[in-house]
Amino acid sequence: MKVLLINPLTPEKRMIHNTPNLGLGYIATALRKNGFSVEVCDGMKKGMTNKKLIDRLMRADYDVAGCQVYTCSLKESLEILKLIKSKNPGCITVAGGPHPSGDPEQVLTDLTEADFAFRGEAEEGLPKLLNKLAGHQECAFEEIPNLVRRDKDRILCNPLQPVENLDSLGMPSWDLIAPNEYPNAPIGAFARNFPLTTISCTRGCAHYCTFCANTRIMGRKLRARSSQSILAEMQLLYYDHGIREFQIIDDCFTSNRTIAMEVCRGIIESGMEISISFPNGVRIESLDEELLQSLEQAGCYSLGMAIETGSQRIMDHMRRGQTLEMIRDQVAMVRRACNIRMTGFFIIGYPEEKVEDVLETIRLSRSLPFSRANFTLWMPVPGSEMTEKLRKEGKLKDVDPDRIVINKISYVSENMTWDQMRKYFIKAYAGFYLRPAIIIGLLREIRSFEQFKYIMTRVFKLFFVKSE
Ligand code: B12
Ligand code: SF4
Repeated sequence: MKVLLINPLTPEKRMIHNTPNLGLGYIATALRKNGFSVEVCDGMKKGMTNKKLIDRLMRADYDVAGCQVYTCSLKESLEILKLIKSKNPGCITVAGGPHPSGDPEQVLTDLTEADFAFRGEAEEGLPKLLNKLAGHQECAFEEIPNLVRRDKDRILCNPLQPVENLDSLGMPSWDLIAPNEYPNAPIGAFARNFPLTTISCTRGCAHYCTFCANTRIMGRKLRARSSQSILAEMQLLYYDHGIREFQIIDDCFTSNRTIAMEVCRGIIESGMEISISFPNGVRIESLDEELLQSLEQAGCYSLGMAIETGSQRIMDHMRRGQTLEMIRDQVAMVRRACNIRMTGFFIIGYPEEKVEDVLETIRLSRSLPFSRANFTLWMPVPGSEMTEKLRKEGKLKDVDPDRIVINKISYVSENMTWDQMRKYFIKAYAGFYLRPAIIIGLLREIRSFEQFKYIMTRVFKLFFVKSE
């Protein structure tokens, strides 16, 4: 059986950050281990256009098409699945990724042309499903981890079942998601070294933040690969693909201190000269001086710090389990312990927020010794506790899935207006970045004209493109 894995993206929606698609890479490995042949068609790759993607689909030489679905690509996914079914009616179509994971009960109703879907990880379930359909293996649908399927007029979702042993997955099929096939557009504008790739070392998170749906994908238990497996992958990427910077995309890498320390030691002993960054915010209480110094020695120069809000009331509502005092103390500790540059991550427009809370967030962002700040407009991502609550209250009927992206307003809370959201979003960025020390720091880090152009594009998109 030949499987085509797709991440649909129209050129108009081309994202600012483009990095190798680890999800499709891992699924490809699992399928290959089971004897399936696999191709990856990722809309994020260099030079990829919608036309090229459609041309590829038109060849119809595949038996199975797996489509990665983000909420913002729900419409494109449906179009692509329709096209596949019209050209290749016998093809088995499967949807997976963040959107089906957040909304498993609804996804097959929205994606009428998908035969099956998966919630969460699909490395175990997808090969099992295809082996069953191909008649290679007998098993009941109920035994297929994370499967979502139709049964007459019902949608049946198997329970979320995270993979127990991450080492058993092996590595993503790097030949199919080769870092050099992606543009130099890392997460966060300022990478230090190229070529660069993302890498995943742990999965899952044990916390309960109300705005987040990540645990609907990877579950509520933090699982880690062994340090040996992580180091072997880094070495392969370093020597075979020439990678010089790793962006660790885990939600909670530093929360497993043992593995984090082992990985740092392994990198230092290996002699690899690499830089490392954490483009997602880490849990701030997971950091201590010894760990930070080891990270720095291993090559870490940039750490995202998940702060989220400057209002204790909102922080409690978000169930972060943190206090502003603890945040100030930990940030000061990081500053003392190492020279790793810090980026603060904040949310603006959380449904319970009032203007005073947003102003507190803006004040906090400026008062902490951050070199960068990232303000994300709150998004009703399917599967988060807050989204589910608003949905039950009937308040999300008008949300356009296309707008579930980081810098578009997709939902306006009852305590604020659309104009206020826009105004405070810009005020937050301007208030943080338009300070001489920050500007000089940023200018010092621009290493090429290409990077300068890329940063200017981001600034333009942020401030000048109307989001309505
Ligand atoms: C790294 C990352 C990125 C990277 C790389 C994305 C990529 N295409 O791989 C970049 C920076 C490019 C990115 C961009 C965006 N991202 Co992002 N990203 C992440 C992050 C931090 C990790 C994803 C990851 O690589 N995980 C590791 C791999 C192994 O897991 P995975 O991708 O989930 O894949 C597994 C399963 O989902 C499933 N699966 C995945 N694909 C498929 C396909 C099939 C057919 C099947 C059966 C199964 C399946 O099996 C995989 C293996 O177990 C997550 C947060 C998180 N914790 O998940 C957010 C996250 C996925 N991103 C999110 C968002 C919103 C975006 C953007 C819209 C942001 C923006 N620009 O406005 C864009 C959309 C890009 C796109 N359409 O591809 C949301 C998605 C919410 C949603 N419901 O849509 C998340 C959950 C974060 C959040 N804020 O809630 N992102
Ligand atoms: S925001 Fe981070 S810490 Fe909170 S639940 Fe999501 S992944 Fe976990």
